[in-house]
Amino acid sequence: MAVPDAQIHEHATGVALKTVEAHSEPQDLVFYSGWFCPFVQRTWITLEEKKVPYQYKEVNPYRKEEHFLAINPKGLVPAIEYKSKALYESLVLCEFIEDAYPDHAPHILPSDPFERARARLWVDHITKAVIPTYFRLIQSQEADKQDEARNALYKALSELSKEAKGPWFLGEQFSLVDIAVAPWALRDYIASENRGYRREAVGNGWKEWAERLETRESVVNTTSEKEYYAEIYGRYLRDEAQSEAAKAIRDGKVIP
Ligand code: GSH
Repeated sequence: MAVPDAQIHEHATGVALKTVEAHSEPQDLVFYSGWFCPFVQRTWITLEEKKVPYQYKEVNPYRKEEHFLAINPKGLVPAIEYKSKALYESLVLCEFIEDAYPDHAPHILPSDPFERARARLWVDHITKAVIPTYFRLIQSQEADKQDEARNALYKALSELSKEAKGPWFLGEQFSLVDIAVAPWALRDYIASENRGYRREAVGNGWKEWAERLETRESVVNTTSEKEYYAEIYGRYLRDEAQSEAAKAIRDGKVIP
């Protein structure tokens, strides 16, 4: 059976397309991306922040093509090949880029071991509390389930924002915590326009932080034109999306 999600627009648009075009030459690091994907965007932001040389390759992960399954057996973007060796998982890739290019500033994790671990704790909070509730909110069809998910998202974002020092999570250092949440700050307008979510209702400075995140250069440079996201998120809003994440949310399971 044809997977509807496999029909998405073939490539990035707008500012993101310019970034793609600037990264067409072969490099040690090949970045397998899906222009629309929030998980991809974390890795892409990291590459752009640190000005790491990379070659961009667009993949439609819903097609599960053989060549891509050989790189990531899970069939999910993002993935990379580094000197012909494959790796995947957005946060693993962000940390790999940090470790493999130690001379490239800015550093996305603090040097102090305690602060480093604490940053990872809040990244984990984003993975376990923010992202699943975001998807639950946009996929829920009944008003009571939407109310529950919206409140859970407010709580998760509020707890995170309470710990943010400003202007970024760790203070002056733009870090993995900012990178981990930025793609969802950028996409929360979908919940505002369709699910009664309001940034102001989160409190603890989330609105201001989210505004800083969505206007950061690396975030802007990895963002396509808004209209092209509408078709993809329309399927989530109707709870018709067939992505692994959408299916997991529907079945009450952990997002892969
Ligand atoms: N945990 C993974 C990560 O952080 O890299 C999630 C990646 C992910 O779900 N990517 C989506 C994908 O490749 C695109 S946004 N989906 C293909 C599918 O669901 O079949």
